[in-house]
Amino acid sequence: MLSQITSSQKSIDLENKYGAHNYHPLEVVLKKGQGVYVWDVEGKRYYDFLSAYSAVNQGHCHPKIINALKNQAEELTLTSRAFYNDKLGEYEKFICSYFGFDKVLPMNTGAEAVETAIKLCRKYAYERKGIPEEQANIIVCENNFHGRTTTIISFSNDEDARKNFGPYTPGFIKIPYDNIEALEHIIKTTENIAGFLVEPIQGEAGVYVPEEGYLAKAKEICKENNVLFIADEVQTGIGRTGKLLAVNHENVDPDILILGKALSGGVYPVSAVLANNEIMNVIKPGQHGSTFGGNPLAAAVAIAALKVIEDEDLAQNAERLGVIFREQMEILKKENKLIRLVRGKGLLNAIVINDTEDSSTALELCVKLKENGLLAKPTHGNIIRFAPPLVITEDQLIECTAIIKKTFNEF
Ligand code: IF1
Repeated sequence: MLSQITSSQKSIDLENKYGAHNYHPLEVVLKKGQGVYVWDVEGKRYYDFLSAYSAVNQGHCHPKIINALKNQAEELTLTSRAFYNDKLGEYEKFICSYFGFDKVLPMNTGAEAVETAIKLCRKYAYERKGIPEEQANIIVCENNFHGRTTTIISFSNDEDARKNFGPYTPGFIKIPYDNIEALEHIIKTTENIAGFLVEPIQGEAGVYVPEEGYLAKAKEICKENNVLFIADEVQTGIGRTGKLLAVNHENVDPDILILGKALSGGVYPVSAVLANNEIMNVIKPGQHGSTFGGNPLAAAVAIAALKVIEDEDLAQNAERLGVIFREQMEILKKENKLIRLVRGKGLLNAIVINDTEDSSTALELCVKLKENGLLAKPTHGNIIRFAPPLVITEDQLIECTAIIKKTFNEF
């Protein structure tokens, strides 16, 4: 046992010594994952209620996705886009018909896909809408999270994410989230608005679900004013909220759709920007790209990952089990004063802890949850996010709600 404990500490020490300190992980060292479970180096099993921030919707190491990875890895991994490869076109056709768009631009990480959408939106504004050069504005929301590049953090209002990384990229106007009047007002009173970039549910802000109808109304206002509606579904997309896309709950068709994370089931960094020809055709050779974007390994993995979502009805499972999860948490809320609020959609849920925003209660609860075999992480403002892989069964979910209840009641 002693040597095993040392092995966990050894990994932590190595990261601390040789890795930049840009994260503050929970003290658990994982070495294996399968479905809803992960195991630490001591062999202890946990339910994963983070799912790598919703990247592992299909469950850890899904055999069909891993098989696609293995098969393609032995055939061809990277050509760059200087040449064609025999997988990319097949993937592009597949993902376009899957989400109902004319074209896709393949990238790797979520932040890159957001950057791509911003560039696309600006170029469209100059070349099709006649916005004067350098004048395009994109509306974003307060408390957004869209990634970590210098441009993206320029319009963040999280001081940690932003401070001392300037000078910042101009061209973004921040309005309150979930506020239709604010959107309408800014569009009516400001010149040269090119697009509205929005998360259908704000993840980092603590799984903040907007008022029903907000997204549909926002899309309508954008359409009336020739403003591109850009949905960042990097975290909410691909079954997580109980529909294929979170915008599907309100039958909204974004002009530009941004995907990442679960597009590969957490197997490989794969992201994508989808749009119709009118918009996507403004990008010409040499104007955007990436060495790895659209590589055959990514293409094979993404096709397999999207097929799993459909074949295993994972969006429907998320919808059904999400209702049960929130019901169970509401029951707990009645008997336990630690819970102020339960919210979420599908299997993207959060519990707001009844304490000051800067107290460490959420973190301490997560440490206790870990001891009881369930991994979750606090987000800003004393909130715990609960987002298991969508392959979780009802029995497993009930077992997990029992762990959460026990942990909260013992706290
Ligand atoms: C980290 C949060 C989740 C995203 C949306 C783009 C990206 C993300 C809506 C960028 C990334 C992450 C990254 C992760 C923490 C995380 C997160 F807590 F910060 F908000 F998921 F909830 N758009 N989200 O949520 O994608 O470049 O990372 O692939 O460690 O920073 P990426």
